[in-house]
Amino acid sequence: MLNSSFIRALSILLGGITCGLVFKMDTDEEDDDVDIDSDLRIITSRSDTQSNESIHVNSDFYLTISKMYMGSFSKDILRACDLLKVDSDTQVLFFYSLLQFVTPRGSGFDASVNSSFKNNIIVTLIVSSGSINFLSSWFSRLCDNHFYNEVLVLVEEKNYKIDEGDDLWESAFSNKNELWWCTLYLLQELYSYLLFVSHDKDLFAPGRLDKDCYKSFVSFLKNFSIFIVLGGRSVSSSLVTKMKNPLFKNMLNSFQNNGRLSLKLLQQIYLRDLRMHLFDEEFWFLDSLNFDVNKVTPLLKMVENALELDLDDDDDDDDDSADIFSTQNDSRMAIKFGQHHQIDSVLILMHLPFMIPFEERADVFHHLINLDASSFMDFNSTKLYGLISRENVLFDAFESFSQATGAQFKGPLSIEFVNKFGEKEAGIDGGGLTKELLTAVVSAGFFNTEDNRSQNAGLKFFDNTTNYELYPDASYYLRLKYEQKHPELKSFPLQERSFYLQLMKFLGMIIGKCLYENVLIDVSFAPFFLSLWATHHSKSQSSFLGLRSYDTQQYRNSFDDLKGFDKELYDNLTKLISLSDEELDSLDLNFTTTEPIEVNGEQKMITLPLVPDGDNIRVKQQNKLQYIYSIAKFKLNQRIIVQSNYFLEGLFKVIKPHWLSLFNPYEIQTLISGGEKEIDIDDLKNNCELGGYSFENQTIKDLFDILREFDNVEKSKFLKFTTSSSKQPLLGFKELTPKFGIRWSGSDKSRLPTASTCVNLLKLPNYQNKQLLKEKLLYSINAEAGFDLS
Ligand SMILES: *[C@@H]1O[C@H](CO)[C@@H](O)[C@H](O)[C@H]1NC(C)=O
Ligand SMILES: *[C@@H]1O[C@H](CO)[C@@H](O)[C@H](O)[C@H]1NC(C)=O
Ligand SMILES: *[C@@H]1O[C@H](CO)[C@@H](O)[C@H](O)[C@H]1NC(C)=O
Ligand SMILES: *[C@@H]1O[C@H](CO)[C@@H](O)[C@H](O)[C@H]1NC(C)=O
Ligand SMILES: *[C@@H]1O[C@H](CO)[C@@H](O)[C@H](O)[C@H]1NC(C)=O
Ligand SMILES: *[C@@H]1O[C@H](CO)[C@@H](O)[C@H](O)[C@H]1NC(C)=O
Ligand SMILES: *[C@@H]1O[C@H](CO)[C@@H](O)[C@H](O)[C@H]1NC(C)=O
Ligand SMILES: *[C@@H]1O[C@H](CO)[C@@H](O)[C@H](O)[C@H]1NC(C)=O
Ligand SMILES: *[C@@H]1O[C@H](CO)[C@@H](O)[C@H](O)[C@H]1NC(C)=O
Ligand SMILES: CC(=O)N[C@H]1CO[C@H](CO)[C@@H](O)[C@@H]1O
Repeated sequence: MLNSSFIRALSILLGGITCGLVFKMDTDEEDDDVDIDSDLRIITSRSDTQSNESIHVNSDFYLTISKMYMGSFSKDILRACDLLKVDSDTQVLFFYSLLQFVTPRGSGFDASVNSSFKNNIIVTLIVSSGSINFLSSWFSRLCDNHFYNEVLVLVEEKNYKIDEGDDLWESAFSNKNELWWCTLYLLQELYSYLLFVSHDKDLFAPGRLDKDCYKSFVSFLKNFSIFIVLGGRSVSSSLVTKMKNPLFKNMLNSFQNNGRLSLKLLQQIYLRDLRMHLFDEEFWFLDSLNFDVNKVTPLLKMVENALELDLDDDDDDDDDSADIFSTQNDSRMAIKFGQHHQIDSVLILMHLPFMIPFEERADVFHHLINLDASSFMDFNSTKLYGLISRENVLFDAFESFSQATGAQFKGPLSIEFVNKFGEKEAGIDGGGLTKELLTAVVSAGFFNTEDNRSQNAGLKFFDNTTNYELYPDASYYLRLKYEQKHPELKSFPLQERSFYLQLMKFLGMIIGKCLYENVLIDVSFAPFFLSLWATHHSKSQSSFLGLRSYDTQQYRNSFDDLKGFDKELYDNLTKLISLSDEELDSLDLNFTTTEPIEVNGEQKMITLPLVPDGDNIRVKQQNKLQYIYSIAKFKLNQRIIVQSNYFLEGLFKVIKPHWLSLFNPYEIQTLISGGEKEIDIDDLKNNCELGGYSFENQTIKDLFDILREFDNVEKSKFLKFTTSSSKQPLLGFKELTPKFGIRWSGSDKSRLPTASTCVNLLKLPNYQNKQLLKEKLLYSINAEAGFDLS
């Protein structure tokens, strides 16, 4: 039954369904003698006339199709390809159709397609042991193409401008290219998966592309992505005419699917390259943009507003064919705004942010916040008020502020603290109390460790990795699963669940406010968690350029994220890769995971399937990559996703999601906690305000001399002591608000230096003796004397 023409028939059939045509399958007549070829002729002629007749397919047929994705079917196909010497065009068409069919957009299934269908196929292709090496065979097809080679030089030569009617469009959509687009699609899907499951050493393992091919592929992807982003608005009218042709329409679909994938894949490759350094930094930058923060930011904001308006009146999402042309409107919009020479910068910023240096993007980020703050500044509005007791910081703050709208919470807050004796503490001027509140809530909400858990009614919101980086605690998810298994125990009442999630959301608002106010905090989040912040595109951003959001939420961490998450687990899984059949068998693994969980004060274990019916799926040689993928997905995504989404909802009340998608996870961490660079004492001095001293006074001179002599750890401690953050602001101390200050605090040489971290103030007695000053200062910064509100 498996012969070349069957495979071809199947592909076209699947392809037809993918394109939205639905065919009747009379299941009773299904028999091996069916003349597929003549059926095919009918099918293809139908699609030529763009018939939109819908013909019914019953559920049995879906079942039949879904079998092709499970078990050994795709292996059989591979074997058949091998034996029958199926030509490579047919192979491409077949696997392309197979994948397209289970990709949400073109899916023949309902929206909830099983991602495992797709993964099965991809894994089969990657680990195929037959004589066909798909990666390299498809890669040579890819290179052997006019468009591929044009794209490699295009951008540079044309100075990133692709003109209307450019031949490039013609060669992109030349009649010969249909299968080429399919090939590109396949390679991209395979590499996207490979990057997920293989660690750095494995990337160039035998059977994969070697380093040179990989680099050529990445260069192509980079240039192609630029073409997608900047070129989309110069579609010629002859192209629009071509649109009418169904063949062309297919290619356009491929083009857009490929564009989406490229941007995603390139991002993955870029993140990987931050570690691997196969390309130098310049490779990723696009310098010829003439990037100008002051012009770009308002333009970005205008585009943003226009898109938000657009989305309100246009919510029907299904008109694919117009996608690419909608970008024309974006550039018209820019021309309307009279700054079209900066629109390139805006487009790149939105879609390929890593092509612009981090410092410039950080600058844009702060500009955006300032613009935002000035847009709703209303001096008359009443400030939100909060009465916060030191003993109960988190819940009091939650009580006072969690119901605030984003705009209210972004505005100034009015806060009073009550100490443990119930007395109101003296206030401080200069907005210092907001900083005080933020740092206090952060320490209560994020660092409730085993010793002080009673603090927040026993609730734990964040856990840490083996690298001491924070991510949402998994217990919410696990307790929910436990509750579902044992509803009679009523171990996790609805009320408790919703309270917990609201608190998660509030913690998100707090981090948002920290970013908004540029209050640096000493919290390190795990990169895999941060990558959620950055890829959680708003609807408006992903529909920009017609990049619909079907998989923006389905972000992927790489296998290497597990290393930072849990080194032991990572090592265990790495070993798995090299095990023989027997060794793997003796481990007796199935697609489940067992997690510890506390139920009504008791420690229990709960075993959960990683995929539907995972209990009964053994881990074997051919599915071990999927097992690793499933574990990583469970640990890094599934069990924290609900909590994360609430956290993000809170965060996004204050910080717009697309402001964050300008950054990679490490950069977001820098925005939160400050730059990793060595603390620059001269910069501190240049941005320092003195009270009761002048820079000529001996004590001040001594102080800065001592600071310069300090090692990095001591400098950090000094900063922590005076500002509550151990790192300096990303763009220097000029960003610290309020400004760093030193105030004279008398001439009693026996006193210690003290600090008011919430106003970044050091109170320094006039020692007039360097040695004494150094001793006293070291004593203070090592004691971390805490808050002093006097
Ligand atoms: C085909 O599409 C047209 C316009 O989109 C519609 O008027 C017509 O009813 C459709 N025909 C069928 C059989 O659905
Ligand atoms: C996903 O695949 C599993 C295993 O084949 C199946 O039981 C389940 O119904 C599928 N889910 C969907 C949404 O198709
Ligand atoms: C496109 O790729 C080629 C080949 O790697 C490279 O020389 C060229 O600089 C790239 N263009 C851009 C804009 O990076
Ligand atoms: C461009 O925008 C105008 C309204 O501003 C709209 O009427 C038109 O359909 C849009 N064109 C495309 C191709 O989206
Ligand atoms: C704001 O307050 C000023 C003086 O208190 C008053 O004149 C003005 O009308 C107020 N504006 C609004 C929008 O309430
Ligand atoms: C909880 O304990 C940790 C370390 O033991 C400490 O850093 C943190 O400040 C404590 N949090 C509160 C709110 O006391
Ligand atoms: C790693 O494997 C060892 C030995 O099989 C096992 O004892 C340990 O629990 C595993 N650790 C993790 C985190 O899975
Ligand atoms: C799957 O593995 C779990 C954990 O090791 C075990 O409890 C369970 O019995 C296994 N399932 C089957 C069907 O063997
Ligand atoms: C600082 O120096 C100024 C002038 O040099 C002097 O007038 C002032 O008294 C000094 N202040 C202290 C606290 O030493
Ligand atoms: C803040 C936090 O959750 N800290 C924990 C990090 O992990 C260690 C070891 O698992 C715990 O002891 C800490 O309490």
